[in-house]
Amino acid sequence: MKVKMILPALAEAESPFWRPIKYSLFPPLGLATLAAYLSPDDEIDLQDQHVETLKLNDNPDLVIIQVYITNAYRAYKIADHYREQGAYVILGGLHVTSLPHEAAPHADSIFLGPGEETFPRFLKDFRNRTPQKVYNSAIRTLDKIPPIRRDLIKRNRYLVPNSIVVTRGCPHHCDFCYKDAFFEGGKTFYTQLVDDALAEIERLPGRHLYFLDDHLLGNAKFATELFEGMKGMNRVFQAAATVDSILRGNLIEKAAEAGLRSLFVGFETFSPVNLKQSNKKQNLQKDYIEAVNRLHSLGIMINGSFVFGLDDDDKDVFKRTVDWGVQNSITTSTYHVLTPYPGTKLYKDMEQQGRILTKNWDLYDTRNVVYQTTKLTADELKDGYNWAYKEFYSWENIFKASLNHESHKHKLKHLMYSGGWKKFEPVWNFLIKTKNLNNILPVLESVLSKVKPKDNELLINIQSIENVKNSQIL
Ligand code: B12
Ligand code: SF4
Repeated sequence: MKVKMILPALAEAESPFWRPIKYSLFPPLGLATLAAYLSPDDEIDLQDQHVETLKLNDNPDLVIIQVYITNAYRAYKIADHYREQGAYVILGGLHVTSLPHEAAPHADSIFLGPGEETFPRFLKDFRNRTPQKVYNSAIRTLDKIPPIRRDLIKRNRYLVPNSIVVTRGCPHHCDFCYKDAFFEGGKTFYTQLVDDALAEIERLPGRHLYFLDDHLLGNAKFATELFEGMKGMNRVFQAAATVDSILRGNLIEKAAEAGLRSLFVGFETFSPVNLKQSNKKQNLQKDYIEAVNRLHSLGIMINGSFVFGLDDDDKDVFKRTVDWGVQNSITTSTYHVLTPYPGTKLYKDMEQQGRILTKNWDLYDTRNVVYQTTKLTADELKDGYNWAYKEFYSWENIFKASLNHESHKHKLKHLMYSGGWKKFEPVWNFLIKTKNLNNILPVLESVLSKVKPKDNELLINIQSIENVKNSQIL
C-alpha cells in the first residue's frame, strides 16, 4: 500500500515574520510514531511542510494528516485535494480532537486523542475494508509501543533531530492548556515503561536529546528511574517541567546528574489572581527566584515561559516580566499572548462570556489577540508582547543577563545560546538552505556542556565580552 503522511505548515509560513529556524527544530515525531504501526511492505512517504515543499501530484492509497490549530485550514485543503483523487484520507491530532465536526467533512475517518491504540485498530479495519468514520482513543498506554520510524525522518533538515517523548500529558490542569481537551475520555497523564524509554534513548545517535514531554518530572518515580538509567550514557538533554517540581525533593539534582542542561519552565505569570483564575495552582505561593537559583546552582539554563493578557495583567506587566527575566538571568524567554484554544476550559468560559472575537484559527498562534481583553486594550497587549521580545533580546539585556551568572562558563554559555538563537538569522537561513542544520549539533552539545558549581575555568576572557559590548561593535 502507498501511504502518504503529511505535517502541513502553518499559514505564517508565508508571512514576513516566518522564522525558518523555529520550524526546523523538531522532526514530525507524532507521524513517525504512527508510521511504526504500518507494515514493512507499505511504501511510506513522510513529508513535513515546515522544511520541504510538498509534492501533491502523487497517487497514494492512504493519506494521513496531522492537524494543529494553526495549520488546520491548510490541512483541510490538502485533505480535499487527495479525496478528490480517490485516496482514503484520515485526519487526527490536537485540532481534530477539539473540533471533530469541523474536521469531519474533510476526511474519510477522523481520530480523537492520541493514536497509539486507535491507529492500529483503524489499519486492521481498513485492510478488512470496514473502516469507521470516527476513532476515539479510550485505551491509553505506551507499553510495548513499536520503535518510532526514525528512518523516515530527514535528519539533516532539523537542528534537533533527536526529539523524544517518554510520557504523555501532565498531572496538572491549567485552564489555558491544550492537555485536558486532547486527553478527554481517558488517562490524562501516563508514562512509558522505563526500560522502553531507555531503549529508545539508546537508539538515538550522538549525545544531545530534547524531551518534548509536557512535564518530564511529572511522575517522580518514573523520572527517578529514568535518570538513574541515563547516568553513564553521556547524554546532554533539554526538557520541560513545572516550578513546584524544581523545588520539591531532589529530583532536579538527579536530572542534572543524568545530563539535564536546559529546562523550559512555565512561570506564566507573577499574579496570584491570574494563577488562581487559570487553575495553575502548582505555581501559587512558589518562590520563583528560589527555583531559578536552584537551577542555576546546578548549571541548568532556563527557558522561561510567560503568558500576557490574563485578566489581572495591566500595562506594567511587560516591563515587569522582562526586567525579572534579565535580573534573574533567564537564558531565553518565550512570551505568549493568551490564546483560548477550542476545547479548553478557558475557551468555554470566554465563549460563555461572549469574549471570543474571532474564530479564524490562523490567528490562534499566541501572537495575536483573539478575545476581548479586560485591563489592557488589544493593541496594548499586542504592542506590549512585541516590545517584550525586542527588549529581552536586545544585546544590552542579553549581556546583562549573561553577566549575572556566577561562573564564567555559565556566562559564556548563556551568551552563546541566547545570542545564537535570536541574533544569527542569516547563519541559520544559510544552514537550512544548504541542508547542513544538523552539522551544527556538536556546537549545541558543547554549549550544553556541564557547568560545575562555581566553575571558574576561564574559557574566554569575559572582560573582553564587556569591552565588545562597550565599544558597540555588536
Ligand atoms: C514540538 C512542538 C512544536 C514544534 C514542532 C512540531 C512538530 N514538528 O511536530 C514547533 C516548535 C515547530 C512548534 C510550533 C508551534 N506550536 Co507547538 N508544540 C510542540 C510540542 C511541544 C510537542 C509536539 C510533539 O511532538 N508531541 C509528541 C507526539 C508524539 O505527539 P503528537 O504530535 O500530538 O502526535 C500524536 C497524536 O496527536 C496523534 N496524531 C497526530 N496526528 C494524527 C493523525 C492521525 C491520522 C492519527 C490517527 C493520529 C494523529 O497521534 C500521535 C501519537 O499519539 C506540543 C506540546 C505537546 N506535548 O504535544 C506543542 C503544541 C502542539 N504546539 C502548540 C502551538 C500553539 C504551536 C505554535 C502555534 C506556537 C507558536 N506561537 O508559534 C507553533 C505552530 C505550529 C504549527 N505547525 O502550526 C500547541 C497546539 C495547540 C493546539 N490546540 O493545536 C501545543 C499543544 C503546545 C501547547 N501546550 O499549547 N510546536
Ligand atoms: S503544567 Fe503545563 S502542561 Fe501541565 S496542564 Fe499546566 S500548562 Fe499544561
